[in-house]
Amino acid sequence: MIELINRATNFANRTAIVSNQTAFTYQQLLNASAAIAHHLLNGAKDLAETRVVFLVPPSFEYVATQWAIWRAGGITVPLCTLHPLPALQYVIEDTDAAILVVSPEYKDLLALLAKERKMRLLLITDLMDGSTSDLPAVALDRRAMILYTSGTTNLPKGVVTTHQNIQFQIETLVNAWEWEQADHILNILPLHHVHGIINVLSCALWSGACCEFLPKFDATKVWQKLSGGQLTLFMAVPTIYFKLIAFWEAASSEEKERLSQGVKALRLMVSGSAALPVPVLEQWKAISTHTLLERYGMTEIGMALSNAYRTERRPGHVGLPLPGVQIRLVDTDGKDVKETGEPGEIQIKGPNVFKEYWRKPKATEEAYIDGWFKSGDVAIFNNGMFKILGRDSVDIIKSGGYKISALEIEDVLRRHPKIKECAVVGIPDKEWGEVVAASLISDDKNLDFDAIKQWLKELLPTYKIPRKFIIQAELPRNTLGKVTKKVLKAEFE
Ligand code: MLC
Ligand code: AMP
Repeated sequence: MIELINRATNFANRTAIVSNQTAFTYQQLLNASAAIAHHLLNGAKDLAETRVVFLVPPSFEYVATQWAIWRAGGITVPLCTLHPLPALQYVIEDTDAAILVVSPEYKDLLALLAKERKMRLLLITDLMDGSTSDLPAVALDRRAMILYTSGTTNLPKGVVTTHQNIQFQIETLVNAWEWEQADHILNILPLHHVHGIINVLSCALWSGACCEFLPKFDATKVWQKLSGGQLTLFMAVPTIYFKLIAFWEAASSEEKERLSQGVKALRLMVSGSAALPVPVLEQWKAISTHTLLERYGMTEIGMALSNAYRTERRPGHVGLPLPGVQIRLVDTDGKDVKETGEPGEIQIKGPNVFKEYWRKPKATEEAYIDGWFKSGDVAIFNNGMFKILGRDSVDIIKSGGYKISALEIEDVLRRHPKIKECAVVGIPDKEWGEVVAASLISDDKNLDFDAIKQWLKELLPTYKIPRKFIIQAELPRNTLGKVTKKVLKAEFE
């Protein structure tokens, strides 16, 4: 039973979604998703965990497709609208998807691939026609969603969550942050990651609230909305707050006053997906009066730690476990160090934790120890609250809130005919958290970095493309021949 969708009948006439300046009620969402589900089923009784990939920008149509796949018993696999074809192809092949739903603008991009793989390619605009059919009963323990996340391997892994996982992830946040029907949130985050899908969209719809979409982040438009008097909630990554501060700082003094007055009306502003620098928190407070609520999460676990909605929000800290989520800190000897104040890896247990990496039983097994999920993030328990110190792997980069694998970028760079060897690292950056930087070994000492970037654009999404390059005679290595990335980072800094 998909409670998120069942609950919608309680709010039938309320506005669920605003997209392209048009408001859609919960009843319209139920009707549209029923029709799409009918077409997905195509006479079958149950999609029985068929993977349905969909490439639809954040909009009413995106949500109707997501709900339809769930209602028909399928697994949602949202594709990223910014990804070039090879990245989309990887997800389509890895999930072994049978159905592809697209907005008309993406049809040509994917038509050949769909034909080659004998997939059903459906245009979202053809599916919302009022048809209905009997929909299957979907048990809570069935697989619901696969999201791709970069890790310490060169290729992204599919993170599988069940309906039960998703329901728990939503409910714990709805309770902790006191979501209610009257809420109205703006979503400017991509809808192929948990931040946008769970924390913003699904929490809003669970609560009978309104989720308004902007197709992508735009500081002018976001400030317009933030100061417009309708929004009650806003959630974003630190880079977005950085950009909103820059916009405010460039405004005239009257405009600054107007924006600051307007944004005060919200009841809650949240930051997450990457460390929120204390100066950003402080500047935002001076501008808006809001102390950003920082929380910590991960694709595999949804949200795990959060500062309090009503009591203390401590700068530089991520608060305490959300209700129902268990956290321990374990040092390299396997000792629980939460109470000693020593650094340890955050390990997580609870109904929020994902089911498996898609078709990767070994990776799934290795992700746990004694039933605890190993996050790879290092934290301390400081004066009653968790504080993230960093990650245990130099190969994971967080830029603009996106997780990026250095190994994946190195693999791609090595395919370039002029690059003999390379190493990729993340360099600290005020705006992006980290920026991707690459050291290249090449016989061409005048290698054109802009041409390399252009070449990469065909293969990788923009946020994975290195912003800084150096050419080195050789990469720094330790006595075992392994690249010493800490030394390399210092070369850039
Ligand atoms: C883009 N640019 C970058 C960049 N990304 N430069 C450096 N580093 C990056 N990572 C550059 C572009 O090349 C371009 O430059 C300019 O910035 C604008 O590009 P854009 O694509 O239009 O960027 P923009 O839309 O402004 O994107 C910024 C952003 C985006 C912050 C809105 O990165 C974003 O949506 N991030 C959120 C990701 C997210 O949802 N993560 C959650 C993962 S889940 P030029 O020179 O061409 O102008 C998770 C779990 C949890 O982490 O806890 O939530
Ligand atoms: P993802 O794999 O994209 O879901 O990203 C999850 C990762 O984002 C976590 O493992 C952390 O490294 C990072 N992260 C999320 N929230 C925070 C936060 N508040 N502070 C620091 N890092 C965070």
